[in-house]
Amino acid sequence: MSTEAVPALPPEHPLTDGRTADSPLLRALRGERTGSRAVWFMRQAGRSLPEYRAAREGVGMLESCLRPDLAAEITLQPVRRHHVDAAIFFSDIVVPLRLAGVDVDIVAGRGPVLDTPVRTAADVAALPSVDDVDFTAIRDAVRLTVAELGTTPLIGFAGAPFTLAAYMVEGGPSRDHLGPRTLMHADPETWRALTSWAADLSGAFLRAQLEAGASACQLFDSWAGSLSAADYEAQAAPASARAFAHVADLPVPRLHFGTGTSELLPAMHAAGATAVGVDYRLPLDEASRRLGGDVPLQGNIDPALLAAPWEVLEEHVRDVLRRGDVAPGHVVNLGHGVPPHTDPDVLTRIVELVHEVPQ
Ligand code: 1CP
Repeated sequence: MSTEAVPALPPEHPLTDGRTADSPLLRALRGERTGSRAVWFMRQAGRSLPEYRAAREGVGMLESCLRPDLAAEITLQPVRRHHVDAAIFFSDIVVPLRLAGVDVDIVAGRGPVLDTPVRTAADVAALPSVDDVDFTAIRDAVRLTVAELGTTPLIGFAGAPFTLAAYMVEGGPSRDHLGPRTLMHADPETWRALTSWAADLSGAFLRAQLEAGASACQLFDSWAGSLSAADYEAQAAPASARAFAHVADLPVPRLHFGTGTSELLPAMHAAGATAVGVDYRLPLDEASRRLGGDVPLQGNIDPALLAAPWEVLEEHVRDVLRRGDVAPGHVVNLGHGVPPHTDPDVLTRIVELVHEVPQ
């Protein structure tokens, strides 16, 4: 009987054939400190780039996510322009909802909006089966992207179940997430069913991207910071663990990021992440301490400082690098997404600076 493990990724995958295995991103996520630093930006594709606005001209957001050639082109734009060390797949956390047949749209200037919010046991029971979702458009877009990326890794992503469920319960963006926070206590069984459904959908979305060629993945729990630590652990983390479990057999790093999560970092790590993204509120040395000192980190340049004079921003970036040096590995990023009015040249300059500073 052979003791050799069956490869869980296909032979032509960039991690299997070695293209991305020793890239700065993969090294940092393994906790290695050799070679140059890795840097990319959440929301690096998008409205800050004139070439993005041109490519999207007259095409709806969800439609552009589901056109493989367009999704691939938009994913590649910031890599060509900024020379970042990773591409993030151009899509959205609600794309799998649309593929599942849920009536969701992304309204310009607002965000995801659902025709029919999901609030009761009957609403959850009526959700379409996750097993039947066809991710062909996603797989095709990932394959096109990876064929162009060469040695630069692609990061696949999905929404964490809490953040996805927050949009489903509210029916759109909200500030305080009162709807989901009420539901988890008022009807815990329905909440568990909804977040389990969302976990399986996001897990399948992640798996489709990874199998088609993504070299790492990130679960975005953008709104987890609206929960107390106790509620996060009891009502959100189990479903995030369920989403991560869909890809835990694949030899890829798993990042977990949210905002306002200073008190949640150990629980986010314990949910099955191999590295943790930190928002701009908590210095990375303190984040590393809270995580026991042995978890690779990602973050956490304050997006507000992208609009500050270069000298101010440069000092801040250097401080982020110094504090990040405390962690076993550090992927430089923002503490949340690129604001739409950011001057793209500032991002290019940050990449140059990060690549110049030895580690
Ligand atoms: O470059 C990239 O990062 C790629 C693409 C990407 C990602 C990773 C998009 C494109 N969306 C996302 C994830 C996403 N979508 C998150 C998690 C990341 C984060 O916190 O920023 C969230 C919360 C969403 C939901 C969403 N989609 C919002 C936020 C609404 C709110 O509640 O405040 C918005 C505005 C969208 C639309 C969207 N998604 C992506 C883009 C480029 C846009 C804007 C498009 C448009 O308005 O036409």
